[in-house]
Amino acid sequence: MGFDPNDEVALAAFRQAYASSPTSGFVGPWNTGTTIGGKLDDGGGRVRLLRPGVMVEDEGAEPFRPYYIEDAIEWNDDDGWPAAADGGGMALLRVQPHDRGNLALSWAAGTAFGEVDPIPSLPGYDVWASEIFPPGFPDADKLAHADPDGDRVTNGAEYAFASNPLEGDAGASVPAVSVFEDRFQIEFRMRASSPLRYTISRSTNLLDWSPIDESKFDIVSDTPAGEGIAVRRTVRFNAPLSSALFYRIAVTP
Ligand SMILES: [Ca+2]
Ligand SMILES: [Ca+2]
Repeated sequence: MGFDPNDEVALAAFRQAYASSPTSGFVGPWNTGTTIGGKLDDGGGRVRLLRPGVMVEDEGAEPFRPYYIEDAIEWNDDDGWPAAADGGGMALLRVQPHDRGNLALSWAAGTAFGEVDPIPSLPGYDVWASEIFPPGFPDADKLAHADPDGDRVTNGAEYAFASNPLEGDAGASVPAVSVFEDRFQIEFRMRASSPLRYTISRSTNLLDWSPIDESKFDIVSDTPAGEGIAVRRTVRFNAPLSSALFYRIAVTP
């Protein structure tokens, strides 16, 4: 919080402004490294959540309590961070509570303590969701950012990579990497007969990503998988292996 939660007047005013907030578990005031408390910056900043450890009392030394980093975020108003939270009144919310760190994609704009702003779903998602989830399935669990089977693959990704949103089968949607002679290969699942586009990007630092032009790799094979709903594609890069790189696959309409 931006103030000391032991300040009862400030806490009461906060609870009145944000009626849907939790009633306990407040920590504050936050310390951004340069300022203590107050408003966080729409343009970017950094906050770490520290967990207190057990008091250390060594003889002859001043007792102290160690603190461990539980989570840290360094946010921005660019580079894929949700634009609606850049001074537009929205808050930054985790898409999944178990996500960690500053990956922009793991944050969404939404109302404070409320629902995340619905993420635009991919073409065909709504039809897929209406067919795959059984009658009476909670609406909130059908959303593209939900993960009702708890396998850390959102429904949107289960759709795009043709895995099962009702079964912990994360392995099916994880791309596999291999080396053929001195060429690097990536094998990944795609949804069969769909208009989705699968783009491979590369990065040296997991922060800056650039799409790889299709002329830079060959599609070696497209093999039917998942009883016809998926295609397993293998691509082989034209350049020989060099230094360490990170790759990711983005799915867009
Ligand atoms: Ca899932
Ligand atoms: Ca799944």
